[in-house]
Amino acid sequence: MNSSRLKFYFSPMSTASVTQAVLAELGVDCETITLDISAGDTRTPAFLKVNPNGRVPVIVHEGVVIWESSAITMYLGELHGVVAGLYPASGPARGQAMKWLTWSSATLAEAAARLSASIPSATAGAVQENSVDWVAPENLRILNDELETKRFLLGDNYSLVDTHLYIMVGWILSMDIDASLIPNIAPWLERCGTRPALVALHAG
Ligand SMILES: N[C@@H](CCC(=O)N[C@@H](CS)C(=O)NCC(=O)O)C(=O)O
Repeated sequence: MNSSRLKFYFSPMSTASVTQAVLAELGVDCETITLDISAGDTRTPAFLKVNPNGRVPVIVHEGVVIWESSAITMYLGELHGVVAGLYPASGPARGQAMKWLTWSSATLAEAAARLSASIPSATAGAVQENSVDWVAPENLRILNDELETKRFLLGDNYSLVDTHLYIMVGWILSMDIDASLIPNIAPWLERCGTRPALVALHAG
């Protein structure tokens, strides 16, 4: 067994899709361990030893366990993304990348989880009154404003920040958000969606 081969704990339709896309964009060879959340795979004593939070994504690289999707993207970005032109070298542009990645996982994902929880599960796409206000104006509009003058989140060039946010925002927009409030987001998603790694993921 190759102990330096990266191990990736994944579950379909979860935050781990963000890491899956980042790994695909970077072309990182990894061993993927797929967990079934509904079957309780993230709550087993064995998995809780890997991540005491009982959540995916998790990567294990050279014996070190890293959880939290934004930390994983930053780590992989630093390790493989700089040389590939997909993540900024240390300096102000790196700070910009870290800002968006952290915002995505802390502020945006938290608001989206509240919205998701407000959707009665038996009523596909239905959103309770005022729920959209928690996400679209306060959070997605911030992203929308940033994209007013930029092709991608860090400027003219696509980066892992776009990969990360693309998956997160795609999930949020599946929740019946009024897209007319955030007109710059759909064209950005389209630009991102032409990346071969994302095309392949959607096809698979
Ligand atoms: N802040 C974490 C959130 C991860 C997370 O919430 N993962 C969920 C799936 S979307 C999970 O693994 N849940 C397992 C469970 O609830 O047992 C991150 O960004 O990695």
